[in-house]
Amino acid sequence: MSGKSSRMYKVLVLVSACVVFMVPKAFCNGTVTGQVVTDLEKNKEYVVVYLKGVKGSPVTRKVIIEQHHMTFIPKVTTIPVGSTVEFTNRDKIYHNVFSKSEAKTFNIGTYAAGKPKDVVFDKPGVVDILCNVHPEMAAFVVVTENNAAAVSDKSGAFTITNVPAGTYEVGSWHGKLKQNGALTVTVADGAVSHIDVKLGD
Ligand SMILES: [Cu+2]
Repeated sequence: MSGKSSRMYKVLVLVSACVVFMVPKAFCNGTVTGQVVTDLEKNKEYVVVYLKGVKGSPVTRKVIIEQHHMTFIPKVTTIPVGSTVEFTNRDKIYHNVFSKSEAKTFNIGTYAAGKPKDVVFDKPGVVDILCNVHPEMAAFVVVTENNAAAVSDKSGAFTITNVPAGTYEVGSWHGKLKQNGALTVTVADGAVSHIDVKLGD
């Protein structure tokens, strides 16, 4: 099964389970699937799409950003505010991680493999992540106000799960491109809404 159809299958199974069985409400919220639309194929990946004004406290999580083969993996991460990133060096050489962004200014210093370091992202915004040993290394952490956010894959597809019913404004972030105009989406319990996010210069 391809990535896309397996993802679609999972969404369908979840939606069917909500309709047929009395599963807890949190699992029966809606899903937003979408597609990033741009002129260039290479710009479809690493777009963060998020919904504004979703009620409820964000559920924080811990994610890992690796430094491997002289790159940050993944290049783009989105997390709800208050979440933690564990920076892990998987190279034999030393790396550093720092940011001067307004949403998070930090510097964990130069560190070796086997000594991961945690950073808590406590303010919404875009954080540029750099390594002062290797100027070509760069990553981005997009810190959102709620859990309704996702990063697009190579084909430009994304899925935002567990969205409470309602109508929301859609925001997006791409390193270079901007979203073309305002976009809203209406989400219903147990249903899947589809949106196209168009990006331009
Ligand atoms: Cu480095």
